[in-house]
Amino acid sequence: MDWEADLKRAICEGDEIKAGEIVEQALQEGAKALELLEGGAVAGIYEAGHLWKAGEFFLPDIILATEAYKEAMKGIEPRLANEERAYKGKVLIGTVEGDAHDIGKNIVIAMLRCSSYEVIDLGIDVPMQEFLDRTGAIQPDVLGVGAYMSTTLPKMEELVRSMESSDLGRKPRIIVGGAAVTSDYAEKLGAAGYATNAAETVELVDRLMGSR
Ligand code: B12
Repeated sequence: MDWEADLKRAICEGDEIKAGEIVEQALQEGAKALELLEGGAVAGIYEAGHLWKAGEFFLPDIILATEAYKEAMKGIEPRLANEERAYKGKVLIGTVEGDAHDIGKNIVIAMLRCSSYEVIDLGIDVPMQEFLDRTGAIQPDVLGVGAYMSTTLPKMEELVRSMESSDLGRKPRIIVGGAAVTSDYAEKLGAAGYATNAAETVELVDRLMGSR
């Protein structure tokens, strides 16, 4: 059985029930959660995104694919978490205001958590003031900000500028990501780091924690 290919197909086709069943069966038969995540669940969402771009998929298809992805993650995510908890650092993360995309952010969170980071998720469509207030209260080592559309990118810049001028005590290192962000943009913002995927994000946070 090629679990990863089957899961990728079920997600892309928006078959929520099948996606959940494949994950349960694959895990029972010894498949690795991380491989199901990368080769199956994420691959399925990327494929749906390509088909949307090519004009073969419409918004309802993407919504169904997203639902199937979430169903698969219910089985995958708990198995990714490693049980030992000696945290390497604290990460606060959220999606900028006006932006409801969170699949990528949630993968980043899952990978950081299984790499022994304590992660506090602010969710989607997070107003700037909430980012500031929660940063002040939680004092994270790293603040992750995601933006997934060109239309919500300006919110990221506003947030970084407000962080610079606010009085939050110990300031977190700000890392940015999401499909709308490029390394040039991150550099222009003056962010401490940028990563294109979840594994790179873990490496980036490890590096930043090492230099604190
Ligand atoms: C799934 C999806 C949706 C789902 C979102 C479900 C959800 N819960 O997230 C739904 C259907 C709700 C949706 C809605 C819309 N969407 Co949409 N969506 C997508 C789609 C197909 C895939 C996004 C995705 O999940 N990719 C897979 C993940 C794994 O990749 P990722 O997000 O890039 O994340 C990785 C990295 O970027 C990085 N990363 C992610 N976050 C972070 C954070 C940090 C700090 C770091 C360091 C790294 C990092 O690691 C991740 C893992 O590898 C994209 C197409 C695309 N090619 O991206 C469009 C896309 C983003 N959407 C788009 C649009 C236009 C919309 C809508 C406006 C459509 C509409 N007409 O209503 C709405 C907007 C809703 C809103 N207010 O936000 C456009 C944006 C265009 C633009 N202006 O830039 C895109 C690009 C499609 C397109 N080609 O037109 N969408």
